[in-house]
Order: sequence, then structure tokens, then C-alpha cells
Amino acid sequence: MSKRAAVALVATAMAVALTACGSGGSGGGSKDAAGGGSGALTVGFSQVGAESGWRTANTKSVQDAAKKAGVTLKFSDAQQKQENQIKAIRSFIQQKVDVIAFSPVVESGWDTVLKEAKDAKIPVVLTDRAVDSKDESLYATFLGSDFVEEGKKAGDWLVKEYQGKAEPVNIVELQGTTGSAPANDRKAGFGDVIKGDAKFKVVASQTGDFTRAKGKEVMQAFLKSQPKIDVLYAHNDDMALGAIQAIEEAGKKPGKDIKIISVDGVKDAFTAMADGKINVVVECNPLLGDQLMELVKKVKAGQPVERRIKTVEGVFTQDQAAAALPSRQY
Ligand code: GYE
Repeated sequence: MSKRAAVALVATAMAVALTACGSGGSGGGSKDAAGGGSGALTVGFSQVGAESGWRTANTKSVQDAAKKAGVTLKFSDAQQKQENQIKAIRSFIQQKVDVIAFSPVVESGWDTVLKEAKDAKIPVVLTDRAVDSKDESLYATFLGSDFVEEGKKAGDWLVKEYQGKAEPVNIVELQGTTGSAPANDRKAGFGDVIKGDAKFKVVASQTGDFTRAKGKEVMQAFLKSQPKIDVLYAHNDDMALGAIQAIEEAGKKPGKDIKIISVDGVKDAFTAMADGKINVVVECNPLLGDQLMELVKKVKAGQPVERRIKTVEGVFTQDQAAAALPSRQY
């Protein structure tokens, strides 16, 4: 039997056990009543942190969706630290939650703890960010954006913007959290597109940890060390918004003297775009809660789910910003 078939079988057996004890009212001391009692699903959710507007919207979406779906959510904020997430996952295993959902702060280093969840027969759903584990049986599915694609969209905009121009274009890059999937992939996708034209030069690239404060600080350093900056590529809106402050304080006009490409699409970025301070935003949708709840229910019930579920997203430019602003949900 293949590993996947075995996993599906175990999941089905667990689902049958859950249904059987779910009808029994209190669930008595049965070990299958794990975290549920009357059949309600308990999900342990380990969130990355509260580093950005995107993250705040994502947390709210997951919490609201859990309430709506009647799911008991055990929420844990890792403050952008992998060790905290590992601790949270271990504690979820101890508490015998039904499903563990988590958004891994970085890509590597998860195999041991994921194996512990597997041994405890607790299915894991990845949301927002991926892990680089070779063993795919360590998680049931991954729901989130295609970050390489987002990086490519950012690069495509730049190529079009400078079409027909020969002068060098000096780019500074504010990377997301070091080792995180969105930082790795947004960098790679963007790099892939711009490497086709030698006029594009990334003259400085550093992490701004996905936060406004760090985005501002690193941009200040870039402005001091780089004699000519044409473009800023920020891996998220918060860093772009922090950088805008640094650019303005240096007496330059964001969006004009330095063109700005950002990712996410939070309201504040749309406002900055409508004001001409950001040139383009590649959308990354944080409203994953409802889909996540559907998935955890299916996984727990042993129903088949796709291994990879991608979020559908767009690209917004200045001419669309003001019109789009009222309908932005995050
Ligand atoms: O772009 C950034 C956040 O993982 C997609 O994390 C998410 C990223 C998002 O801090 O703002």
C-alpha cells in the first residue's frame, strides 16, 4: 500500500471513530473525544506573528471563520520565531487537537516536529507559507499564494515600465523574513524576470523582516549607501510604507524619484498608491479563513483534498487605486 493510501485509511478510521463518539453527547472519557467533546472540531493554529497588516487580516479571517464554522480554535502567536512554533505544535499534540494548521515562519527545519504530529495521528494543514520537507506525507495539504508568481508579476511590471529605455535601472530590494517562503520566492520570481535585461541591476538587497520599522531603517541605510536608486522592490506593503517615510525624510518623492513596487495590497498601500507614492501592488490575499476551515473539516473526515490549493490574485496600478480602495477588504 502507498504511504498516501495508508494516511487516507487512518484518516477515515479516525473520522468513523469521531462520528461514533460525537453522537454520545458529552463524549465521556473516550480518548477519541480529543479536544472535541460533543463532536466539535478543535484546531490548533500556530500563526507566524503580528508583523504586518497582511498578518493581522489573516489572523482575523481565520478566527472569524472558525467561529462561523463552529470550530474551536486554539490560537498561538509565534512572534516570528520558529522555536515558538515548534513549542506550540508540540503543545497541540499533547492537547490532542483534531487538526493542526500552521503558517511556517521559515521553510526548513520542520521534519522532526511534523513527524511527531504524524505519529500522534494528527493531520497537519499548511496555510499561507510552505515547508521544504521532502516527505510529503508529513502534511495533508497546503493552502496559500504562489509567491514565485507574485515575484514574476512584480518583475513583469518593471520590464514594461522601462520598455524601450536603455539607461541602467538601479533597484534596491527589501526582502521579507530571512528563510521564509515569501521572501525566497518573491526574490526568485522577480530575479528570473529581470535577469533577461542587463540594464536592471539590484544594487542592494537586505531583509526588512516584513515590518514597517525595519523597512524604514533599512531604506535609510540604502539611501545613505547608494548614490542612485531608481526603484524599490519591497516584498510587502509594510516595508514599502516604512521606506516611504525614509524616502520623504531624505527629501525625495516616493513613486516619482524612486518608483515603488510592493506586494500584499493592504488598504494603507492602496491609499499610498492613490496618492502616487507606490507605483504598483501585486496582490496577496490573506483572507484564507473560510477555505482553511473547509479543509480542516475535510481532512479530519478523511475526505480527499488537493495537495496544493492556490489563491487567486491580481495586480493593481496607480490608475486603478482610488476606484479599488472602497472595496478592499483588508
Ligand atoms: O506578504 C507579509 C507577511 O506570508 C504572505 O507575510 C505572507 C507574508 C505577507 O508578513 O506581509
